[in-house]
Amino acid sequence: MAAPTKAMLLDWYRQMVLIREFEETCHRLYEEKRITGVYMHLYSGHEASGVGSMAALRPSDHVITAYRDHGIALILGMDPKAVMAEMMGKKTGSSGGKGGSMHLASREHNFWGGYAIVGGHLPLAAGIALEAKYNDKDDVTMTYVGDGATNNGYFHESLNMSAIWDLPVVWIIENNGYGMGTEVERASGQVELHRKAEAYGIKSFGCVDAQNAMKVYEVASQAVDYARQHGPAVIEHVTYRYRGHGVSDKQYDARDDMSEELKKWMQCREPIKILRDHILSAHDDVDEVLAGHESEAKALVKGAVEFAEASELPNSYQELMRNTYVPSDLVYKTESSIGAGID
Ligand SMILES: Cc1ncc(C[n+]2csc(CCOP(=O)(O)OP(=O)(O)O)c2C)c(N)n1
Ligand SMILES: [Mg+2]
Repeated sequence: MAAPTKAMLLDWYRQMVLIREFEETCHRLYEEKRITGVYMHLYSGHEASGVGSMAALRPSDHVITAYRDHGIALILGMDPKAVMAEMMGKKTGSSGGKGGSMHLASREHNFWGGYAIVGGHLPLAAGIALEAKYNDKDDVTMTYVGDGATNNGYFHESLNMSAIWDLPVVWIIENNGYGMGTEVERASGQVELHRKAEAYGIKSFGCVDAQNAMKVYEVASQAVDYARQHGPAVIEHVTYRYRGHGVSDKQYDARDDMSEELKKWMQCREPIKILRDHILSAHDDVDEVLAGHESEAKALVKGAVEFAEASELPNSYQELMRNTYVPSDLVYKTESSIGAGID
């Protein structure tokens, strides 16, 4: 694997500051009730995990994740305007405003979502990888899965199927230490999560410090190459989330020592700072580019908020029923009874 070039590192910085700005803006907008709903899970603190690993992909590869999906969408190049509009449930959102925070997706970017049911996307990941293999394509499916989700049945079935069929999939376990408020040690018999690969004869690429984008990229490149040629691979990314599990989590109430723990991660393992320090030590004449990316992130997110707030809600009966699969007689009854009232 070639070391990341200066241009790559600067682009990673651009992506990471965009994600942080987007996520922290979402947090503020939720507090101000300008984003509503009961679910929103932020990627702040996880940035290097997504950015470093997806840098190892080709455009034709596939990506799928769970509900902590905003950062993944932005890395893939989805328009922050469409993502922010989706956050606000607007018609101009990436899923027409009907998916919201947990259901971002973009066919154009081979981004297959955004899923709310813990582990529910893992059989889909195996299916996407099976399609590639069946049709002799050499595309890889990069799949992100939380530490908590590795304890659920979907994970084990999907890993097993990927092993018996040699599917080109990279299972990235994003171990942020918790599933909601439950520590990994209380939820998993095997706390070295990447070792769960062994049970299915899958190659593990070990445990990676996922606050360091360079290390993430190095291991992901090896795993992606392996998956493309041979079959499934597992990597464990050790990371940390800076906000509560989601907006319904009253910011770490369950964990007394959280402020100390959080402070430690932010001070010593801050992914954007680690990347920035690396760029500054390895390359000259970068200050202006770095500052440019920071102001561009602010401008893009500000523009996205303005766009989203100015957009319409999908509030006609026709909009409500589009892409909704129900028996036609039920549609008829529903339309005649409540349709007129909604339109
Ligand atoms: C099948 C199922 N069970 C429970 C939940 C509730 N739930 C939502 S997120 C979550 C924790 C998952 O933690 P983890 O996989 O570590 O991902 P993280 O949120 O840390 O990124 C739980 C239990 C759910 N959405 N689906
Ligand atoms: Mg977790």
